[in-house]
Amino acid sequence: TAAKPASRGAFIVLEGVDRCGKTTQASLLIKHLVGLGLAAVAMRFPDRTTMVGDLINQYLQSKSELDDRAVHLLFSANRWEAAPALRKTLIDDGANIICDRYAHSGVAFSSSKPSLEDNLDWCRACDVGLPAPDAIIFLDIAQEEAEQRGGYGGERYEKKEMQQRVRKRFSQLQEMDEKDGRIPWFIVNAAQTIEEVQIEINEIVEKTVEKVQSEEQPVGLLWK
Ligand code: Z5A
Repeated sequence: TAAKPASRGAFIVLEGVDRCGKTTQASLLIKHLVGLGLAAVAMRFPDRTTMVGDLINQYLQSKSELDDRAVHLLFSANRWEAAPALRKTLIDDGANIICDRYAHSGVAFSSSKPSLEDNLDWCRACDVGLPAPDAIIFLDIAQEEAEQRGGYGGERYEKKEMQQRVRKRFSQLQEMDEKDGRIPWFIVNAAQTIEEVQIEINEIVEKTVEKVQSEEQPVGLLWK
């Protein structure tokens, strides 16, 4: 059997609206951490490679129609099915996870739909108890600037009004987490150059990794 790592890995989540640069920054961050000699694993949600993820993919591409609550549960199930591997990576392997979207996207997007706008608590409830991030890095960009990065793609939520509502919901979720005091948010101005954004993210993540290693806290339970 492999020796148990000296400390668990840090769970870092990148969040933001469409086109904020999460995917670009996630891969740069993995390279940076590996360059520092730290184990780093990339994850992303939705994970379209699973059976649940395939249903989500069909929905996002408008190849199927689903009730708003049903698809919210699928996005949540897609995280729950990954949770054992996520824990194993953090605890048994001691590797850091860089995750492109997670539960906050789930709540922000679903609760931006008219049918669920008064159901924030229900939306959050589905993800209560998942592994909690050690840091949320929110890549903040104004809608007008994000739009200049090319026209929206054809997926279901890639529309201006939806993205504006989502951005407001993210702020609300940030306030709720800050009040609760367990999951720290870091807001990074994503309208800067790729390199400038990267420098800020590297600093936040290096500090978070150090904190996780020195404090020896177990992986938290989300919103519990
Ligand atoms: N969703 C949900 O409803 N419920 C859930 O529980 C979850 C998600 C988890 C698909 O997500 C949809 O699912 C998403 C939320 C919803 N709907 N929307 N919108 P996804 O993560 O698969 O797809 P995405 O959000 O559309 O991500 P993306 O297209 O991969 O965007 P990104 O990662 O933020 O950006 P990027 O690919 O890194 O960059 C976009 C472009 O900008 C690209 O050409 C880059 O080269 C360029 N770029 C990046 N950074 C810069 C800077 N700094 N300057 C200039 N240009 C830049």
